[in-house]
Amino acid sequence: MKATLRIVLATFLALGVIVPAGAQSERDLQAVNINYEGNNVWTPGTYVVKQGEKVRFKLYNRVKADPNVHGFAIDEFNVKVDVYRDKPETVEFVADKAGLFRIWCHLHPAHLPGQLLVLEK
Ligand SMILES: [Cu+2]
Repeated sequence: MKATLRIVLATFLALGVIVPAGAQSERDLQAVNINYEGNNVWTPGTYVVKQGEKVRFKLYNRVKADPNVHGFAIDEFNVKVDVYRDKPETVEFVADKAGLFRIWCHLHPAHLPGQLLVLEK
């Protein structure tokens, strides 16, 4: 019985299921800018994280038509990145506020916006 418990605990630790108290959890996300039926959009369109998480977005611009740069901006977290075609960018921030936030292209505001949902802690 005890050995079984130890094996289960070791498995959880190996999988990283148990996070030490006080450790900040991290969230790795990817966003790809594409043109879909004539609309430029970051996909997926909606991202969900937890308040307090360190969020890391890897950003790819896969739009084949010019212009060769699109923006990835989330105003409330001071995120504003220019992403050039075939030149991935990474942006990090701490999601310290809960709520629903707009993700948009600050270079071409007509593009379809996405959203970031930060769940309350
Ligand atoms: Cu754009």
